[in-house]
Amino acid sequence: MVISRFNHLVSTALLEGCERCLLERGASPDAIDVAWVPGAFEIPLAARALAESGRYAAIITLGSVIRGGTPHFDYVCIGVTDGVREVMRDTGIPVAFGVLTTDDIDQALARCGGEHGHKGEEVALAAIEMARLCGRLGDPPKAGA
Ligand code: INI
Repeated sequence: MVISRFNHLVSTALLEGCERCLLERGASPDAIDVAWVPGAFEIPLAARALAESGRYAAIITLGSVIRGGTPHFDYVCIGVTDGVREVMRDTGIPVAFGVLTTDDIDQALARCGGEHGHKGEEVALAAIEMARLCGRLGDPPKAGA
């Protein structure tokens, strides 16, 4: 997992639900590593390092970007979404996107086990499903083989 320290209350709630869900579904605690980064903007760099290490069947990204009064929100959102998509495209390792982008902290908390479900659990399930699928699909055959 790669998780952003920014909006720490939200991050820890996402992490708790995500980790619980992975463990309930049989993941070994030893198989889960957590890399903290300062903010969502730094998530793609750490996700790429983990994906390229070859040690993980899937990467899970967690964090929250909360709208303020300036366009900063939009740039951080674009940076993290584009970056995460590029890591998945370039490495072929599934990267689950668990970065909330909300207008305020209440909207974020409502998605960490509140009335709008739990994004941490949702991305854990997505990561498990994609890791299994990619394991089944394997490397694509070479042209002409
Ligand atoms: N990072 C977040 O993860 N969430 C935010 O809401 C946020 N806001 O609002 O600014 C945020 N900014 C920091 C950014 O991700 C980088 O860490 C920073 O710009 C240093 O590169």
